[in-house]
Amino acid sequence: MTSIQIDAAGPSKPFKRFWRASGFSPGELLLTPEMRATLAIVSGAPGHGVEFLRPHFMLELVRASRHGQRITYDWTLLDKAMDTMVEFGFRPFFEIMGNPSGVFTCFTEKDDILLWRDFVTALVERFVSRYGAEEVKKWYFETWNEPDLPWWQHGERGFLNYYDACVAGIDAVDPGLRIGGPGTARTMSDMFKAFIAHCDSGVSAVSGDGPPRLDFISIHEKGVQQHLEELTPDSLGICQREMLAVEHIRQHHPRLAHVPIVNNECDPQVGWRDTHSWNATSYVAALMARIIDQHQKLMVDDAGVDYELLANDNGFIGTWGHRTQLAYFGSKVYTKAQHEFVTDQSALGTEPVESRFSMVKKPSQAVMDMMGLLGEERLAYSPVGDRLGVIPTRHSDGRIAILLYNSVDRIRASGEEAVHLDLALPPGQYSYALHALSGDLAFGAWESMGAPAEPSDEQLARLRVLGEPLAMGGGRADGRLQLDLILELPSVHLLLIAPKSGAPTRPEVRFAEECRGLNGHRQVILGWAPAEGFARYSLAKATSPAGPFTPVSSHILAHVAQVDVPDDGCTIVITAESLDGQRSQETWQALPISSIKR
Ligand code: 8U8
Repeated sequence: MTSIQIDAAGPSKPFKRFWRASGFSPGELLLTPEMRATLAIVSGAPGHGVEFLRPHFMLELVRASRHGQRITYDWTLLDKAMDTMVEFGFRPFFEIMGNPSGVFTCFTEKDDILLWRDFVTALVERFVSRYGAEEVKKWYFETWNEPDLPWWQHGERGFLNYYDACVAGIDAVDPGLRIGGPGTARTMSDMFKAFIAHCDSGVSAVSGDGPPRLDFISIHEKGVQQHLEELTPDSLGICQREMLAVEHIRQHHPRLAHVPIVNNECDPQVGWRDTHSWNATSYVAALMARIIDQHQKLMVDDAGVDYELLANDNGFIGTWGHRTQLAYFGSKVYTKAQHEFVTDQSALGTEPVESRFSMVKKPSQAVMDMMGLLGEERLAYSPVGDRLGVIPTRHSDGRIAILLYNSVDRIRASGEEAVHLDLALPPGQYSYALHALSGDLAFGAWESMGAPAEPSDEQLARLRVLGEPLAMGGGRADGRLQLDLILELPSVHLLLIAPKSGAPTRPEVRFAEECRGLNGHRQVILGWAPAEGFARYSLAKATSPAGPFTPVSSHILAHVAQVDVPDDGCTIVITAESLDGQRSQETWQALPISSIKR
Protein backbone atom coordinates (compact mmCIF):
# COMPACT_ATOMS: atom_id res chain seq x y z
CA MET A 1 0.00 0.00 0.00
CA THR A 2 1.38 3.37 -0.98
CA SER A 3 0.13 6.37 0.90
CA ILE A 4 0.06 9.66 -0.98
CA GLN A 5 -0.52 12.96 0.79
CA ILE A 6 -1.35 16.06 -1.18
CA ASP A 7 -1.96 19.47 0.34
CA ALA A 8 -4.31 21.03 -2.17
CA ALA A 9 -4.77 24.03 0.12
CA GLY A 10 -1.04 24.65 0.34
CA PRO A 11 1.51 26.47 -1.79
CA SER A 12 2.05 25.58 -5.42
CA LYS A 13 4.64 26.08 -8.17
CA PRO A 14 3.87 27.22 -11.71
CA PHE A 15 3.27 24.32 -14.10
CA LYS A 16 3.93 24.99 -17.76
CA ARG A 17 1.75 22.58 -19.65
CA PHE A 18 4.53 21.94 -22.15
CA TRP A 19 3.39 18.68 -23.81
CA ARG A 20 0.37 19.93 -25.78
CA ALA A 21 1.64 19.25 -29.30
CA SER A 22 1.76 16.64 -32.01
CA GLY A 23 3.30 16.14 -35.44
CA PHE A 24 3.01 14.13 -38.62
CA SER A 25 4.16 13.90 -42.19
CA PRO A 26 3.64 14.85 -44.96
CA GLY A 27 1.78 18.19 -44.85
CA GLU A 28 -0.19 17.23 -47.95
CA LEU A 29 -2.27 14.94 -45.73
CA LEU A 30 -4.02 18.11 -44.60
CA LEU A 31 -5.76 18.21 -47.98
CA THR A 32 -7.50 14.87 -47.33
CA PRO A 33 -10.79 14.15 -45.58
CA GLU A 34 -8.99 11.58 -43.39
CA MET A 35 -6.69 14.21 -41.91
CA ARG A 36 -9.57 16.66 -41.48
CA ALA A 37 -11.35 13.97 -39.46
CA THR A 38 -8.19 13.31 -37.45
CA LEU A 39 -7.81 16.99 -36.62
CA ALA A 40 -11.49 17.32 -35.77
CA ILE A 41 -11.16 14.55 -33.17
CA VAL A 42 -7.79 15.69 -31.80
CA SER A 43 -9.10 19.26 -31.48
CA GLY A 44 -11.56 18.06 -28.84
CA ALA A 45 -8.89 17.58 -26.18
CA PRO A 46 -9.95 19.79 -23.28
CA GLY A 47 -7.81 22.72 -22.16
CA HIS A 48 -6.26 23.06 -25.62
CA GLY A 49 -4.73 19.64 -24.84
CA VAL A 50 -3.15 19.54 -28.29
CA GLU A 51 -2.38 23.12 -29.29
CA PHE A 52 0.55 22.87 -31.70
CA LEU A 53 0.84 20.77 -34.85
CA ARG A 54 4.14 20.18 -36.60
CA PRO A 55 3.76 18.69 -40.09
CA HIS A 56 6.79 18.09 -42.32
CA PHE A 57 7.19 19.20 -45.94
CA MET A 58 4.57 21.95 -45.88
CA LEU A 59 6.45 23.94 -48.51
CA GLU A 60 6.03 21.11 -51.01
CA LEU A 61 2.53 22.52 -51.29
CA VAL A 62 3.73 25.79 -52.81
CA ARG A 63 3.88 25.84 -56.60
CA ALA A 64 6.72 27.92 -57.98
CA SER A 65 8.05 28.86 -61.37
CA ARG A 66 11.51 30.29 -61.72
CA HIS A 67 12.99 32.33 -64.52
CA GLY A 68 16.55 33.08 -63.49
CA GLN A 69 16.36 35.25 -60.40
CA ARG A 70 12.60 35.75 -60.65
CA ILE A 71 10.33 33.29 -58.89
CA THR A 72 6.57 33.45 -58.74
CA TYR A 73 4.50 31.46 -56.29
CA ASP A 74 1.06 29.90 -56.22
CA TRP A 75 -0.01 29.49 -52.59
CA THR A 76 -3.40 27.85 -53.16
CA LEU A 77 -2.62 24.42 -51.71
CA LEU A 78 -0.60 25.73 -48.80
CA ASP A 79 -3.42 28.12 -47.90
CA LYS A 80 -5.87 25.25 -47.84
CA ALA A 81 -3.63 23.08 -45.64
CA MET A 82 -2.94 25.96 -43.23
CA ASP A 83 -6.63 26.85 -43.06
CA THR A 84 -7.43 23.27 -42.04
CA MET A 85 -5.12 23.48 -39.03
CA VAL A 86 -6.31 26.94 -38.03
CA GLU A 87 -9.99 26.09 -38.60
CA PHE A 88 -9.83 23.37 -35.94
CA GLY A 89 -8.10 25.72 -33.48
CA PHE A 90 -4.53 24.47 -33.84
CA ARG A 91 -1.41 26.59 -34.02
CA PRO A 92 1.29 25.57 -36.46
CA PHE A 93 4.75 24.67 -35.26
CA PHE A 94 5.76 25.64 -38.73
CA GLU A 95 8.76 23.83 -40.17
CA ILE A 96 10.29 25.79 -43.01
CA MET A 97 10.72 22.54 -44.93
CA GLY A 98 10.18 21.54 -48.54
CA ASN A 99 11.25 22.82 -51.92
CA PRO A 100 8.51 24.66 -53.87
CA SER A 101 8.32 22.85 -57.24
CA GLY A 102 12.00 21.99 -56.74
CA VAL A 103 13.19 25.44 -57.85
CA PHE A 104 15.80 25.94 -55.14
CA THR A 105 18.98 24.08 -55.90
CA CYS A 106 21.88 25.19 -53.78
CA PHE A 107 22.11 26.80 -50.34
CA THR A 108 25.82 27.40 -50.62
CA GLU A 109 25.21 29.93 -53.44
CA LYS A 110 24.50 33.49 -52.37
CA ASP A 111 21.80 33.92 -55.03
CA ASP A 112 19.70 31.03 -53.77
CA ILE A 113 20.22 32.07 -50.16
CA LEU A 114 18.83 35.53 -50.85
CA LEU A 115 15.99 34.14 -52.93
CA TRP A 116 15.14 31.84 -50.03
CA ARG A 117 15.16 34.82 -47.65
CA ASP A 118 12.71 36.61 -49.95
CA PHE A 119 10.57 33.51 -50.21
CA VAL A 120 10.38 33.25 -46.40
CA THR A 121 9.40 36.92 -46.22
CA ALA A 122 6.60 36.37 -48.74
CA LEU A 123 5.47 33.24 -46.87
CA VAL A 124 5.35 34.88 -43.46
CA GLU A 125 3.75 38.06 -44.81
CA ARG A 126 1.05 35.84 -46.19
CA PHE A 127 0.50 34.18 -42.80
CA VAL A 128 0.33 37.56 -41.07
CA SER A 129 -2.16 38.92 -43.58
CA ARG A 130 -4.35 35.79 -43.44
CA TYR A 131 -4.24 35.00 -39.72
CA GLY A 132 -3.21 38.29 -38.08
CA ALA A 133 0.08 39.40 -36.53
CA GLU A 134 -1.05 38.64 -32.96
CA GLU A 135 -1.99 35.07 -33.85
CA VAL A 136 1.20 34.35 -35.82
CA LYS A 137 3.25 35.60 -32.84
CA LYS A 138 1.90 32.62 -30.91
CA TRP A 139 3.24 30.15 -33.50
CA TYR A 140 6.72 28.72 -33.77
CA PHE A 141 8.87 28.72 -36.88
CA GLU A 142 11.52 26.07 -37.20
CA THR A 143 14.07 25.00 -39.77
CA TRP A 144 14.16 21.90 -41.94
CA ASN A 145 13.34 18.73 -40.01
CA GLU A 146 16.35 16.69 -38.87
CA PRO A 147 19.06 18.29 -41.01
CA ASP A 148 21.52 15.68 -39.71
CA LEU A 149 19.69 12.97 -41.68
CA PRO A 150 19.73 12.47 -45.47
CA TRP A 151 16.56 14.49 -46.08
CA TRP A 152 18.73 17.57 -45.79
CA GLN A 153 20.96 17.60 -48.88
CA HIS A 154 23.00 20.79 -48.66
CA GLY A 155 25.56 19.93 -45.97
CA GLU A 156 26.46 21.76 -42.79
CA ARG A 157 27.41 25.09 -44.39
CA GLY A 158 24.25 24.96 -46.50
CA PHE A 159 22.14 24.47 -43.38
CA LEU A 160 23.68 27.38 -41.51
CA ASN A 161 23.12 29.62 -44.56
CA TYR A 162 19.59 28.32 -44.76
CA TYR A 163 18.93 29.26 -41.14
CA ASP A 164 20.39 32.73 -41.68
CA ALA A 165 18.09 33.19 -44.67
CA CYS A 166 15.06 32.00 -42.68
CA VAL A 167 15.80 34.39 -39.80
CA ALA A 168 16.42 37.33 -42.14
CA GLY A 169 13.25 36.50 -44.07
CA ILE A 170 11.16 36.42 -40.89
CA ASP A 171 12.81 39.53 -39.43
CA ALA A 172 11.80 41.48 -42.51
CA VAL A 173 8.18 40.84 -41.52
CA ASP A 174 8.33 40.94 -37.72
CA PRO A 175 11.37 40.33 -35.50
CA GLY A 176 8.94 39.38 -32.73
CA LEU A 177 8.04 36.07 -34.39
CA ARG A 178 9.60 32.99 -32.81
CA ILE A 179 12.18 31.00 -34.74
CA GLY A 180 14.56 28.26 -33.69
CA GLY A 181 16.05 24.90 -34.53
CA PRO A 182 17.88 22.73 -35.42
CA GLY A 183 15.45 19.81 -34.78
CA THR A 184 18.29 17.31 -35.10
CA ALA A 185 17.70 13.55 -34.88
CA ARG A 186 20.98 12.32 -33.52
CA THR A 187 22.29 12.89 -30.02
CA MET A 188 24.96 15.61 -30.07
CA SER A 189 25.47 15.33 -33.81
CA ASP A 190 28.06 17.51 -35.55
CA MET A 191 25.20 19.38 -37.19
CA PHE A 192 23.70 20.18 -33.77
CA LYS A 193 27.01 21.47 -32.43
CA ALA A 194 27.78 23.49 -35.57
CA PHE A 195 24.32 25.09 -35.46
CA ILE A 196 24.60 26.09 -31.80
CA ALA A 197 28.10 27.48 -32.33
CA HIS A 198 26.86 29.47 -35.33
CA CYS A 199 23.99 30.95 -33.32
CA ASP A 200 26.37 31.78 -30.49
CA SER A 201 29.23 33.43 -32.32
CA GLY A 202 28.90 32.97 -36.09
CA VAL A 203 28.33 35.53 -38.79
CA SER A 204 25.05 35.65 -40.68
CA ALA A 205 25.57 34.69 -44.33
CA VAL A 206 22.77 37.07 -45.24
CA SER A 207 23.35 40.22 -43.21
CA GLY A 208 27.08 39.85 -42.61
CA ASP A 209 26.34 40.81 -38.99
CA GLY A 210 26.85 38.72 -35.89
CA PRO A 211 25.02 35.46 -35.14
CA PRO A 212 21.35 34.95 -36.06
CA ARG A 213 18.82 35.02 -33.26
CA LEU A 214 17.62 31.77 -31.73
CA ASP A 215 14.36 31.74 -29.76
CA PHE A 216 14.36 28.05 -28.89
CA ILE A 217 16.61 25.04 -29.32
CA SER A 218 14.91 21.91 -30.64
CA ILE A 219 16.25 18.38 -30.63
CA HIS A 220 14.71 14.92 -31.03
CA GLU A 221 15.24 12.16 -28.52
CA LYS A 222 13.08 9.04 -28.50
CA GLY A 223 12.82 6.08 -26.14
CA VAL A 224 14.40 3.40 -28.30
CA GLN A 225 15.75 2.79 -31.79
CA GLN A 226 13.59 1.72 -34.72
CA HIS A 227 13.02 -2.03 -34.72
CA LEU A 228 10.41 -4.53 -35.78
CA GLU A 229 10.81 -6.31 -32.45
CA GLU A 230 9.14 -5.14 -29.26
CA LEU A 231 12.14 -3.31 -27.86
CA THR A 232 11.44 -1.70 -24.52
CA PRO A 233 11.68 2.11 -24.58
CA ASP A 234 14.10 3.59 -22.03
CA SER A 235 12.08 6.53 -20.74
CA LEU A 236 14.75 7.99 -18.49
CA GLY A 237 17.29 7.85 -21.32
CA ILE A 238 15.31 10.52 -23.17
CA CYS A 239 15.92 13.13 -20.47
CA GLN A 240 19.49 11.96 -19.94
CA ARG A 241 20.30 12.49 -23.63
CA GLU A 242 18.51 15.83 -23.73
CA MET A 243 20.62 16.85 -20.74
CA LEU A 244 23.81 16.14 -22.75
CA ALA A 245 22.68 18.89 -25.14
CA VAL A 246 21.78 21.21 -22.25
CA GLU A 247 25.16 20.61 -20.56
CA HIS A 248 26.99 21.18 -23.83
CA ILE A 249 25.28 24.54 -24.27
CA ARG A 250 25.86 25.56 -20.66
CA GLN A 251 29.52 24.66 -20.86
CA HIS A 252 30.47 25.88 -24.32
CA HIS A 253 27.85 28.48 -25.16
CA PRO A 254 26.81 30.16 -21.90
CA ARG A 255 25.32 33.04 -23.90
CA LEU A 256 22.64 30.57 -25.06
CA ALA A 257 22.22 28.78 -21.72
CA HIS A 258 18.80 30.34 -21.10
CA VAL A 259 17.29 29.67 -24.52
CA PRO A 260 14.19 27.45 -24.06
CA ILE A 261 14.54 23.75 -24.92
CA VAL A 262 12.16 21.77 -27.13
CA ASN A 263 11.96 18.06 -27.93
CA ASN A 264 9.35 18.05 -30.66
CA GLU A 265 9.73 14.36 -31.45
CA CYS A 266 9.75 12.71 -28.04
CA ASP A 267 8.30 9.36 -29.04
CA PRO A 268 8.59 6.06 -27.21
CA GLN A 269 10.21 4.53 -30.30
CA VAL A 270 11.60 5.67 -33.66
CA GLY A 271 9.49 4.37 -36.55
CA TRP A 272 5.92 5.63 -36.89
CA ARG A 273 5.28 3.07 -39.61
CA ASP A 274 6.19 -0.01 -37.61
CA THR A 275 3.42 -1.95 -35.97
CA HIS A 276 3.70 -2.63 -32.25
CA SER A 277 0.42 -3.61 -30.66
CA TRP A 278 1.38 -1.89 -27.39
CA ASN A 279 0.66 1.34 -29.26
CA ALA A 280 -3.01 0.43 -28.87
CA THR A 281 -3.03 -0.26 -25.12
CA SER A 282 -2.87 1.76 -21.93
CA TYR A 283 0.84 0.91 -21.73
CA VAL A 284 1.55 3.75 -24.13
CA ALA A 285 -0.71 6.20 -22.27
CA ALA A 286 1.04 5.48 -18.96
CA LEU A 287 4.44 5.75 -20.66
CA MET A 288 3.57 9.12 -22.19
CA ALA A 289 2.50 10.45 -18.78
CA ARG A 290 5.69 9.06 -17.23
CA ILE A 291 7.95 10.64 -19.87
CA ILE A 292 6.27 14.02 -19.42
CA ASP A 293 6.51 13.81 -15.63
CA GLN A 294 10.20 12.82 -15.86
CA HIS A 295 10.82 15.95 -17.92
CA GLN A 296 9.13 18.08 -15.30
CA LYS A 297 11.07 16.54 -12.42
CA LEU A 298 14.51 16.03 -13.93
CA MET A 299 14.78 18.88 -16.38
CA VAL A 300 12.57 21.61 -15.00
CA ASP A 301 12.74 21.03 -11.22
CA ASP A 302 16.22 19.52 -10.81
CA ALA A 303 18.21 21.04 -13.68
CA GLY A 304 16.39 24.39 -13.99
CA VAL A 305 15.85 24.01 -17.74
CA ASP A 306 13.37 26.38 -19.37
CA TYR A 307 11.47 23.52 -20.99
CA GLU A 308 9.32 24.99 -23.70
CA LEU A 309 7.63 22.14 -25.51
CA LEU A 310 7.51 18.37 -25.81
CA ALA A 311 5.68 16.68 -28.68
CA ASN A 312 4.88 13.15 -29.57
CA ASP A 313 5.09 12.76 -33.33
CA ASN A 314 1.93 10.70 -33.47
CA GLY A 315 -0.44 12.72 -35.64
CA PHE A 316 0.02 10.32 -38.57
CA ILE A 317 -2.78 8.21 -39.97
CA GLY A 318 -2.39 4.51 -39.22
CA THR A 319 -3.83 1.43 -37.59
CA TRP A 320 -3.95 0.12 -34.00
CA GLY A 321 -0.28 -0.84 -33.90
CA HIS A 322 1.02 2.36 -35.45
CA ARG A 323 2.25 5.26 -33.38
CA THR A 324 -0.92 7.28 -34.00
CA GLN A 325 -3.61 8.92 -31.88
CA LEU A 326 -6.42 7.23 -33.74
CA ALA A 327 -6.94 3.83 -35.30
CA TYR A 328 -7.90 4.21 -38.94
CA PHE A 329 -10.27 1.77 -40.63
CA GLY A 330 -10.34 2.27 -44.36
CA SER A 331 -8.80 1.11 -47.59
CA LYS A 332 -6.00 3.65 -48.06
CA VAL A 333 -2.49 2.65 -47.12
CA TYR A 334 -0.43 5.50 -45.74
CA THR A 335 3.24 5.01 -46.48
CA LYS A 336 4.51 8.33 -47.78
CA ALA A 337 6.33 10.44 -45.28
CA GLN A 338 10.06 10.62 -45.08
CA HIS A 339 13.18 10.69 -47.24
CA GLU A 340 11.54 9.10 -50.26
CA PHE A 341 8.99 11.86 -50.08
CA VAL A 342 8.42 14.50 -52.77
CA THR A 343 4.94 15.86 -53.34
CA ASP A 344 3.45 15.17 -56.74
CA GLN A 345 1.83 18.56 -57.07
CA SER A 346 -0.08 17.57 -60.19
CA ALA A 347 -1.98 15.00 -58.15
CA LEU A 348 -3.06 17.50 -55.51
CA GLY A 349 -5.99 19.82 -55.36
CA THR A 350 -8.14 17.71 -57.63
CA GLU A 351 -11.62 16.88 -56.34
CA PRO A 352 -11.22 14.08 -53.77
CA VAL A 353 -12.88 10.80 -54.57
CA GLU A 354 -15.28 10.14 -51.74
CA SER A 355 -13.35 8.31 -49.04
CA ARG A 356 -14.92 5.81 -46.71
CA PHE A 357 -13.24 5.46 -43.38
CA SER A 358 -13.77 5.38 -39.64
CA MET A 359 -11.57 6.44 -36.74
CA VAL A 360 -11.34 5.12 -33.20
CA LYS A 361 -9.57 7.03 -30.44
CA LYS A 362 -6.49 5.30 -29.05
CA PRO A 363 -4.96 5.64 -25.56
CA SER A 364 -2.34 8.13 -26.81
CA GLN A 365 -5.17 10.58 -27.55
CA ALA A 366 -7.26 9.63 -24.50
CA VAL A 367 -4.30 10.47 -22.25
CA MET A 368 -3.89 13.83 -24.01
CA ASP A 369 -7.58 14.48 -23.28
CA MET A 370 -6.94 13.66 -19.61
CA MET A 371 -3.75 15.71 -19.32
CA GLY A 372 -5.45 18.66 -20.98
CA LEU A 373 -7.50 19.02 -17.79
CA LEU A 374 -4.43 19.56 -15.60
CA GLY A 375 -4.05 23.03 -14.12
CA GLU A 376 -1.30 25.61 -14.34
CA GLU A 377 -0.12 25.22 -10.73
CA ARG A 378 1.64 22.13 -9.42
CA LEU A 379 1.08 21.02 -5.83
CA ALA A 380 3.52 19.35 -3.47
CA TYR A 381 3.07 15.65 -2.60
CA SER A 382 4.73 12.94 -0.53
CA PRO A 383 7.26 10.65 -2.32
CA VAL A 384 5.72 7.65 -4.14
CA GLY A 385 8.55 5.38 -5.27
CA ASP A 386 9.56 4.53 -8.80
CA ARG A 387 6.66 3.06 -10.75
CA LEU A 388 3.90 5.26 -9.49
CA GLY A 389 3.74 8.86 -10.53
CA VAL A 390 1.54 11.71 -9.38
CA ILE A 391 0.97 15.01 -11.12
CA PRO A 392 -1.16 17.04 -8.67
CA THR A 393 -2.32 20.36 -10.10
CA ARG A 394 -4.63 23.24 -9.35
CA HIS A 395 -6.38 25.73 -11.61
CA SER A 396 -6.45 29.42 -10.74
CA ASP A 397 -10.19 29.14 -9.93
CA GLY A 398 -9.57 26.48 -7.27
CA ARG A 399 -10.35 23.34 -9.29
CA ILE A 400 -7.97 20.47 -8.68
CA ALA A 401 -6.84 17.85 -11.19
CA ILE A 402 -4.55 15.00 -10.18
CA LEU A 403 -3.08 12.54 -12.64
CA LEU A 404 -1.78 9.23 -11.32
CA TYR A 405 0.09 6.76 -13.47
CA ASN A 406 1.55 3.32 -12.91
CA SER A 407 4.24 2.60 -15.46
CA VAL A 408 7.55 0.78 -15.72
CA ASP A 409 9.96 0.53 -18.61
CA ARG A 410 8.93 -3.00 -19.45
CA ILE A 411 6.31 -3.66 -22.11
CA ARG A 412 4.92 -6.86 -20.69
CA ALA A 413 4.93 -6.00 -17.00
CA SER A 414 1.63 -6.29 -15.17
CA GLY A 415 0.39 -6.00 -11.61
CA GLU A 416 -1.32 -3.48 -9.43
CA GLU A 417 -0.59 -1.07 -6.64
CA ALA A 418 -2.93 -0.22 -3.79
CA VAL A 419 -2.90 3.48 -3.06
CA HIS A 420 -4.33 5.49 -0.23
CA LEU A 421 -4.80 9.05 -1.38
CA ASP A 422 -5.18 11.67 1.32
CA LEU A 423 -5.99 15.13 0.11
CA ALA A 424 -6.29 18.28 2.22
CA LEU A 425 -8.70 20.71 0.52
CA PRO A 426 -9.35 24.37 1.23
CA PRO A 427 -12.57 24.82 3.25
CA GLY A 428 -15.75 24.33 1.25
CA GLN A 429 -17.93 21.79 -0.52
CA TYR A 430 -16.40 19.79 -3.34
CA SER A 431 -17.47 17.19 -5.88
CA TYR A 432 -15.07 14.77 -7.47
CA ALA A 433 -14.93 12.29 -10.33
CA LEU A 434 -12.39 9.67 -11.30
CA HIS A 435 -11.53 8.53 -14.84
CA ALA A 436 -9.12 5.78 -15.87
CA LEU A 437 -7.32 4.18 -18.75
CA SER A 438 -6.19 0.65 -18.07
CA GLY A 439 -5.90 -2.63 -19.94
CA ASP A 440 -6.38 -3.05 -23.66
CA LEU A 441 -9.45 -0.84 -23.99
CA ALA A 442 -10.95 -0.53 -27.48
CA PHE A 443 -8.19 -2.66 -28.99
CA GLY A 444 -9.01 -5.50 -26.58
CA ALA A 445 -12.68 -5.25 -27.51
CA TRP A 446 -11.84 -5.28 -31.22
CA GLU A 447 -9.75 -8.43 -30.69
CA SER A 448 -12.66 -10.06 -28.87
CA MET A 449 -14.87 -9.21 -31.82
CA GLY A 450 -12.58 -11.42 -33.91
CA ALA A 451 -10.34 -8.56 -35.12
CA PRO A 452 -12.61 -7.58 -38.03
CA ALA A 453 -10.88 -5.58 -40.80
CA GLU A 454 -14.20 -3.92 -41.43
CA PRO A 455 -16.14 -3.64 -38.20
CA SER A 456 -19.86 -3.01 -38.52
CA ASP A 457 -21.35 0.36 -37.61
CA GLU A 458 -22.48 -1.12 -34.26
CA GLN A 459 -19.01 -2.49 -33.55
CA LEU A 460 -17.39 0.83 -34.43
CA ALA A 461 -19.82 2.68 -32.17
CA ARG A 462 -18.86 0.34 -29.31
CA LEU A 463 -15.13 0.80 -29.99
CA ARG A 464 -15.54 4.57 -29.96
CA VAL A 465 -17.17 4.41 -26.53
CA LEU A 466 -14.28 2.27 -25.25
CA GLY A 467 -11.76 4.74 -26.69
CA GLU A 468 -12.72 7.27 -24.01
CA PRO A 469 -11.27 7.19 -20.47
CA LEU A 470 -13.59 5.09 -18.31
CA ALA A 471 -15.70 6.91 -15.70
CA MET A 472 -14.96 5.27 -12.33
CA GLY A 473 -17.49 7.14 -10.20
CA GLY A 474 -17.22 10.08 -7.87
CA GLY A 475 -18.77 11.75 -4.88
CA ARG A 476 -18.63 14.71 -2.50
CA ALA A 477 -15.96 15.93 -0.14
CA ASP A 478 -15.63 18.56 2.51
CA GLY A 479 -12.21 19.79 3.69
CA ARG A 480 -10.51 16.42 3.16
CA LEU A 481 -10.78 13.68 0.57
CA GLN A 482 -9.49 10.17 1.24
CA LEU A 483 -9.66 7.53 -1.45
CA ASP A 484 -8.44 3.96 -1.65
CA LEU A 485 -7.54 3.10 -5.22
CA ILE A 486 -6.12 0.14 -7.04
CA LEU A 487 -3.83 1.36 -9.80
CA GLU A 488 -3.21 -1.36 -12.36
CA LEU A 489 0.16 -1.62 -14.08
CA PRO A 490 0.01 -0.01 -16.58
CA SER A 491 -2.70 2.60 -16.07
CA VAL A 492 -3.46 6.31 -15.89
CA HIS A 493 -6.06 7.76 -13.52
CA LEU A 494 -7.38 11.29 -13.44
CA LEU A 495 -9.07 12.68 -10.35
CA LEU A 496 -11.05 15.86 -10.91
CA ILE A 497 -12.20 17.90 -7.92
CA ALA A 498 -14.28 21.05 -8.18
CA PRO A 499 -15.72 23.47 -5.64
CA LYS A 500 -19.41 24.25 -5.97
CA SER A 501 -20.18 26.36 -9.00
CA GLY A 502 -23.06 27.19 -11.31
CA ALA A 503 -24.39 25.06 -14.15
CA PRO A 504 -21.92 24.44 -16.98
CA THR A 505 -21.99 26.80 -19.94
CA ARG A 506 -24.04 25.55 -22.88
CA PRO A 507 -22.13 23.14 -25.20
CA GLU A 508 -22.77 25.19 -28.31
CA VAL A 509 -21.88 23.31 -31.50
CA ARG A 510 -18.79 24.71 -33.21
CA PHE A 511 -18.38 22.34 -36.11
CA ALA A 512 -19.92 19.29 -37.71
CA GLU A 513 -17.44 17.47 -39.88
CA GLU A 514 -19.27 15.18 -42.31
CA CYS A 515 -17.66 11.94 -43.47
CA ARG A 516 -18.67 8.66 -45.09
CA GLY A 517 -18.00 5.91 -42.58
CA LEU A 518 -16.25 2.69 -43.44
CA ASN A 519 -19.52 0.97 -44.29
CA GLY A 520 -20.69 3.76 -46.56
CA HIS A 521 -22.97 5.27 -43.96
CA ARG A 522 -22.97 8.85 -42.85
CA GLN A 523 -20.94 9.97 -39.85
CA VAL A 524 -20.64 13.37 -38.27
CA ILE A 525 -17.82 14.48 -36.03
CA LEU A 526 -19.40 17.04 -33.79
CA GLY A 527 -17.32 19.58 -31.87
CA TRP A 528 -18.77 21.91 -29.25
CA ALA A 529 -17.62 24.77 -27.03
CA PRO A 530 -16.10 23.35 -23.84
CA ALA A 531 -17.75 24.26 -20.56
CA GLU A 532 -15.82 26.66 -18.37
CA GLY A 533 -15.36 24.41 -15.35
CA PHE A 534 -14.88 20.64 -15.31
CA ALA A 535 -17.65 18.93 -17.23
CA ARG A 536 -18.36 15.55 -18.69
CA TYR A 537 -20.47 15.29 -21.80
CA SER A 538 -23.14 12.84 -22.96
CA LEU A 539 -24.76 12.54 -26.35
CA ALA A 540 -28.11 11.11 -27.30
CA LYS A 541 -29.89 11.03 -30.64
CA ALA A 542 -33.39 10.62 -31.99
CA THR A 543 -34.98 10.49 -35.41
CA SER A 544 -37.48 13.15 -34.41
CA PRO A 545 -36.93 16.20 -32.15
CA ALA A 546 -39.59 14.84 -29.78
CA GLY A 547 -37.61 11.65 -29.17
CA PRO A 548 -37.31 8.97 -27.99
CA PHE A 549 -33.55 9.58 -27.51
CA THR A 550 -30.99 6.79 -27.55
CA PRO A 551 -27.69 7.35 -25.69
CA VAL A 552 -24.63 7.52 -27.93
CA SER A 553 -21.94 8.05 -25.32
CA SER A 554 -21.62 9.39 -21.80
CA HIS A 555 -19.06 10.86 -19.38
CA ILE A 556 -16.69 11.90 -22.11
CA LEU A 557 -14.00 14.41 -21.21
CA ALA A 558 -13.34 15.61 -24.75
CA HIS A 559 -15.57 18.19 -26.42
CA VAL A 560 -15.96 16.25 -29.62
CA ALA A 561 -17.76 13.04 -30.56
CA GLN A 562 -18.41 10.96 -33.63
CA VAL A 563 -22.00 10.08 -34.31
CA ASP A 564 -23.65 7.87 -36.90
CA VAL A 565 -26.34 9.90 -38.61
CA PRO A 566 -28.98 8.71 -41.07
CA ASP A 567 -28.96 10.38 -44.49
CA ASP A 568 -32.34 11.94 -43.81
CA GLY A 569 -31.09 13.61 -40.64
CA CYS A 570 -31.67 13.34 -36.90
CA THR A 571 -31.65 15.32 -33.67
CA ILE A 572 -28.70 15.17 -31.34
CA VAL A 573 -28.70 16.39 -27.76
CA ILE A 574 -25.40 17.21 -26.10
CA THR A 575 -25.51 17.42 -22.32
CA ALA A 576 -22.72 19.03 -20.32
CA GLU A 577 -22.75 17.89 -16.69
CA SER A 578 -20.70 19.44 -13.90
CA LEU A 579 -19.15 17.16 -11.26
CA ASP A 580 -22.04 17.94 -8.90
CA GLY A 581 -24.66 16.96 -11.46
CA GLN A 582 -25.78 20.35 -12.79
CA ARG A 583 -26.58 20.22 -16.46
CA SER A 584 -26.94 22.31 -19.55
CA GLN A 585 -27.99 21.11 -22.96
CA GLU A 586 -27.65 21.90 -26.60
CA THR A 587 -29.81 20.47 -29.34
CA TRP A 588 -28.30 20.05 -32.77
CA GLN A 589 -30.17 19.17 -35.89
CA ALA A 590 -28.39 16.99 -38.46
CA LEU A 591 -29.98 18.14 -41.70
CA PRO A 592 -30.92 15.66 -44.41
CA ILE A 593 -27.82 15.00 -46.50
CA SER A 594 -29.60 16.17 -49.65
CA SER A 595 -29.82 19.68 -48.24
CA ILE A 596 -26.14 20.00 -47.27
CA LYS A 597 -24.49 18.60 -50.41
CA ARG A 598 -22.41 21.26 -52.15
C1 8U8 B 1 17.98 8.33 -34.92
C2 8U8 B 1 17.50 8.08 -36.30
C3 8U8 B 1 18.24 7.31 -37.16
C4 8U8 B 1 17.77 7.10 -38.47
O1 8U8 B 1 18.42 6.46 -39.29
O2 8U8 B 1 16.57 7.60 -38.88
C5 8U8 B 1 15.85 8.35 -38.07
C6 8U8 B 1 14.67 8.87 -38.58
C7 8U8 B 1 16.24 8.62 -36.76
C8 8U8 B 1 15.42 9.40 -35.98
C9 8U8 B 1 14.26 9.92 -36.52
C10 8U8 B 1 13.90 9.67 -37.83
O3 8U8 B 1 12.77 10.23 -38.41
C11 8U8 B 1 11.92 11.01 -37.64
O4 8U8 B 1 11.25 10.12 -36.79
C12 8U8 B 1 10.24 9.43 -37.47
C13 8U8 B 1 9.79 8.19 -36.74
O5 8U8 B 1 9.12 7.42 -37.43
O6 8U8 B 1 10.05 8.02 -35.54
C14 8U8 B 1 9.07 10.36 -37.73
O7 8U8 B 1 8.23 10.43 -36.61
C15 8U8 B 1 9.54 11.76 -38.01
O8 8U8 B 1 8.64 12.35 -38.88
C16 8U8 B 1 10.97 11.87 -38.48
O9 8U8 B 1 11.34 13.23 -38.39
